[in-house]
Amino acid sequence: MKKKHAVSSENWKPALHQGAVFLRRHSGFVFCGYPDADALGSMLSLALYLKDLGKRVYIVWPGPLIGKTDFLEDILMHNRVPLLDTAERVRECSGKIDALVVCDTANRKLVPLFSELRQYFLDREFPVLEIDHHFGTDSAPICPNGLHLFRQANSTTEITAEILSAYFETDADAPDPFEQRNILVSLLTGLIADTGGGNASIRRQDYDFWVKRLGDRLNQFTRATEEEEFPDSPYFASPLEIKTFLAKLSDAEKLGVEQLQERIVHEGGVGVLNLLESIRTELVASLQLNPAGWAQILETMANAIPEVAGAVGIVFFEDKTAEGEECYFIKLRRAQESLIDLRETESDIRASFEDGSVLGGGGHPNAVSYRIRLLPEDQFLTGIDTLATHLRRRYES
Ligand SMILES: [Mn+2]
Repeated sequence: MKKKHAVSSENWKPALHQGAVFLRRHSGFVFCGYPDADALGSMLSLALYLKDLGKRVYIVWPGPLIGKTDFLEDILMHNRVPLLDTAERVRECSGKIDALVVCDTANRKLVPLFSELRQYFLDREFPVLEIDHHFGTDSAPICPNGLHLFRQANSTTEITAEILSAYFETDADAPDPFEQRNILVSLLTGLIADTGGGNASIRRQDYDFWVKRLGDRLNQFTRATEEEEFPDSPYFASPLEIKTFLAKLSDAEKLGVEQLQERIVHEGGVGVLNLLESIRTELVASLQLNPAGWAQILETMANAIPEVAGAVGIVFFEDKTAEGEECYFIKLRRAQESLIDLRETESDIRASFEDGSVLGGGGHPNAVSYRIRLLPEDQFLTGIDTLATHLRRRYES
């Protein structure tokens, strides 16, 4: 498979220009991508802008977003962006669109309803624009012949903001995208969610630049208008409010985090937290957590483990593949001060589990995740021990 490559810095500006031309030239768009806050923030901000320009937009969205970022779905609903959540809906809209846009997705295995998208659009050679910041491991372009806006960015919304900027700058009749609160909130949410509120940004300068640029506008348009005009909840006035909202824990979630802190096992800079079914069930029952509460605890712990351990944190739990099969999911994150590149751990993962067990994975220098085929639990846990040993060797200073 063809690997994903970043556009070189000297070609970046022309690529952004081509991205803007792509959006201008077409009149009906389907957006798709792996369902998380950065992907939805990217799809939503582009969709809202294009809708404003009188173009047709559809978003492939299996939903729901579990966790605090679910307000993005409220924005989606309030603004009547049509959702495609079944094969039938994808087929129905195929006559009304002339371009496909893929956001924030490492490879085609992670795209919801991919076989339908392939059948109706890719196999028919629809023009495709891909926007992404995932490289390494099993990342590959979803459409090798498409227009690729790939860059080592903090988030895909950061690239999306650049495309919107390019569109506005090259078209005298186009409205300013950064005058729409919902576009600003969508872009900022993707950036803040993907970087743990900036703590895990891979390009600090870019993070600061966009938080300031988009944040100043958000602040400006919040003051100038009345809160009641915007039913989309919650009502944010600044990037800091978004960051605080995303990180805030309820009392039950705080208790859960405290209990799990004690379960982190760490040695030689590497911390491990087991969140397999038995542990999850017990905690969820004792604290009466809903899925959003659990997701909030999981995210908080994923960030806490490497800080407690010093270099790297490993957390694992049961999950499902894009095809709906049960599997194990392993998340690795690095400590904020650490400069290691976690993408180099792929060989450690492969050395820790039997051939064929690793279903795929990848990510960024500061965060990677892998899916592992369902094995007997003791075998899987032995693999985790081996992985921790490899990581200690690799990162022991
Ligand atoms: Mn992302």
